Amino acid sequence: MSMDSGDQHCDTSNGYVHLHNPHLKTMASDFLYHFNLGTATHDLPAMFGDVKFVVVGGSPTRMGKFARFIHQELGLPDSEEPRDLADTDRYGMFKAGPVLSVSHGMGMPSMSIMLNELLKLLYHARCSNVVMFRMGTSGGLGLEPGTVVISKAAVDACFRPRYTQIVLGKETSRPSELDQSLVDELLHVAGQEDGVTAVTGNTMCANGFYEEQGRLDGAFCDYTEDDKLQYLQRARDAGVRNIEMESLCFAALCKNAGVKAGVVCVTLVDRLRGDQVTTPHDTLKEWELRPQKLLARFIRSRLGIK
Ligand code: R2B
Ligand code: URA
Repeated sequence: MSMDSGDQHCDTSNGYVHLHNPHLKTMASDFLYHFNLGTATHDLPAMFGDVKFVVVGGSPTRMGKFARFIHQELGLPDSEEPRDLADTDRYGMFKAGPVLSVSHGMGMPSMSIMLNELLKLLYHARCSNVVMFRMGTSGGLGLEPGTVVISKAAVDACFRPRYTQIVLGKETSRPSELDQSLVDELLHVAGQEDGVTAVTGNTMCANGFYEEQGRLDGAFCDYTEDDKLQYLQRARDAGVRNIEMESLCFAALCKNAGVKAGVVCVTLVDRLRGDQVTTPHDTLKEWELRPQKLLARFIRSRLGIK
């Protein structure tokens, strides 16, 4: 199967995934190594052409469960029970009707590899008008743990809305604001969820869990508790409401591909009050379902399912 699916894919106004890479058109085929899927070996348009919603999250197990939950929520037939379509143990990929659920691992390098291949998959499959979400967990800033944060923008650890990569030895930045109409729509849908508080705010994306998030409980720490609290307070003053590790890459790459994207994370701890995540396991499991339920409600509402 040829890689060149036509120029229509390069026009963002037509709803297709827009990839800025002239080299793709010169390749006879494209192998998406970390998914073990390829244009020469798989009929990607037949397998994925009807995808309208893509939800990504950290763990393959959680994304498999999410796909099965969506399968139920959409009332899909038993014969279409989601199974793992990525034949590697790097990432999990599950499809439930028009919803694709994919894991990204922890941190931006892992997210970046997955997302490059996922965006190419959507491009090769000629998917159109796709909305993408990252759902996950985070540390909150001045929020009751269990609160859901809908991100207005992903920001870096200096609170700038840009994703910086070193490309050919040079720093290259891409903007990482998120689609505001999607933020409003998500907040509206969240308002229908009983017993769950949802807020909007910036999400700070760090390159690590410990020192990069100002924790005092890592293996290393050269700053004081006062330094930590001053930094987190500066983050809060800059509009940051939660901290995690993938949103910046996700927001920037989706934006660059002309794909509308949203980020929904539950907070597990209030970082202004502590560092360790010591909430009982069962409570954590219930909190982890909150972004899933919100996105299921969003998808049902978009599809006109009550
Ligand atoms: C949230 O939780 C993980 C770290 O525990 C990381 O993937 C993230 O963004
Ligand atoms: N994930 C993070 O990256 N940070 C937290 O504090 C909790 C979950």
